[in-house]
Amino acid sequence: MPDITIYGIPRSNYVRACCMTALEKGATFDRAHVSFRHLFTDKHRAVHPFLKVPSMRHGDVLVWESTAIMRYLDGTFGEPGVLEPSGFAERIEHEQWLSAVNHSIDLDFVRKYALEYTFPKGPDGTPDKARIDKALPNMRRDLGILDGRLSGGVYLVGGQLTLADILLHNTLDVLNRTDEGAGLLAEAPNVARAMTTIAARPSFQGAAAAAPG
Ligand SMILES: N[C@@H](CCC(=O)N[C@@H](CS)C(=O)NCC(=O)O)C(=O)O
Repeated sequence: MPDITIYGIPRSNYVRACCMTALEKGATFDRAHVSFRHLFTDKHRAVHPFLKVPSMRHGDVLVWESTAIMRYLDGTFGEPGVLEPSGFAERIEHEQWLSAVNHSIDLDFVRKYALEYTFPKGPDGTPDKARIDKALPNMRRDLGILDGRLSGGVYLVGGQLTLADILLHNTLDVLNRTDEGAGLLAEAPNVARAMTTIAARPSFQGAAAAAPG
C-alpha cells in the first residue's frame, strides 16, 4: 500500500511539486484523480476546504496547501528537513523564493498565461492572442530576475535542491508546452540550464508521469 495519497488534477504545477517532493523523499504515493467538476463538490471540500488541489492524506493526517504538504513530506520521510536550508539567513531567502513562486511566478506563468492554452477563450476555441501577448512582459521580467539569481548555479538557495526549486521548476515547465516558451527561454540561458538539470531528476519525471498532460 502506498505511504500517502495525493489528491490532484492532471498537469497542475502544484500537484506535480508535491509528487516530486514525495519522490525525492522516497515516499510512495497514489494520486487520487480529481476532475474539475469534482473540485466543487462536498466530497472534495472534505479534503480541501478551499476547493483547490492538491491535498495529501497520510494515515489520519490530512494536509492541504502545497508548501505545507511539501514541508510535511520533507519532515516525515527520509532524512528530515533536507529540502530546506538550515541557516537562518538562507531559510529567510528560501521562504522569500517560495512565496515569490506562489504569488508572482505562478500568477504570471500559469494563471495569466498557460491556462489560456489549457482553456482557450479566443475565437473558435483557439488561445486568445491578446491575452497571451498581455502576459508576456511580466513573464520576461520574471525570467530576467530568475536568470540573474541563477547565474551562479542551478539552485535558488544554498547550492542545494530545495522546495523552492521544486515549486519553481514545476511551474516554469509550462514553457515546454507553449508556443512562446522556447523563445522566452532563449533570452534566459541560466534559467534554461537550471530547467534542464532539474528535469533530468527521476523525481521530476515521475511527478510529470503522475500528473500528466
Ligand atoms: N495555494 C494553493 C494553490 C493551489 C491551486 O491554485 N491549485 C489549482 C490547480 S494548479 C486549483 O486548484 N485550481 C482550481 C480552482 O482554483 O478552482 C496551493 O499552494 O496548493
